[in-house]
Amino acid sequence: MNDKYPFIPLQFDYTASDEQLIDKSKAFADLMKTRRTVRNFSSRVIPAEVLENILITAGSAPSGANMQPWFFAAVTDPEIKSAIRREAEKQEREFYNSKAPDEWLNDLAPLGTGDSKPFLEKAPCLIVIFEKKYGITESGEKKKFYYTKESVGLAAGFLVSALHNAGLACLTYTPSPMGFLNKILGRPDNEKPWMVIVTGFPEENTNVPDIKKKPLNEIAKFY
Ligand code: IYR
Repeated sequence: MNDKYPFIPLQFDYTASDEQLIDKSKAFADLMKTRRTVRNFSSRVIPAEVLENILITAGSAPSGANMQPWFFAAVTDPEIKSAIRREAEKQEREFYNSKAPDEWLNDLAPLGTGDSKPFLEKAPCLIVIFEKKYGITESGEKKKFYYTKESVGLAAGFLVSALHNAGLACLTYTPSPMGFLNKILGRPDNEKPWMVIVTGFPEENTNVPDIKKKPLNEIAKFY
């Protein structure tokens, strides 16, 4: 803090008791535990205001030097979704028929994935997340950004949590390579496609793979 960059008061509830903290953390853990990746979507439309709130949440994530090195393309236009499906399935056919090693295919077997991606047209919204590798100033010069991968990962975590909290389902989808997304969406060279979040409502009676999360003692240790 200095005269040029004055600080402002933090909004923070200093009065919350340990019990309140425990209750809130448990309630959030219980909510997040019910999130499952979904690949079958209904065509029910998401209200625009919900999408806006979710994107505002994603944009509130922390980032290196607060450069906010992300861009979210929220695609609801059926023609653009079809173009994305067409190009993504080209990559997926290559992946499943030749590029993917057997170990990878074996690891994917429990998820029941394949090269057909109908959800890219059926789901009401595809949120394409771009990582801004660097900025561009008003005079057209390159502006250095920091920890862009880490920052975008955080924003994506906020986004997925916000979607689940709002009552939406999603799929974190990464066709590879993803350069076709710049072309279809007209995004500039400093933006690298990072992930596609396919979102909407699950089809009725959707089943999901019977997979489990690791218990706390396998993923963490108190020192
Ligand atoms: N992109 C492919 C393959 C795939 C890879 C991983 I790692 C997954 O967790 C799931 C799928 C596809 O989406 O089918």
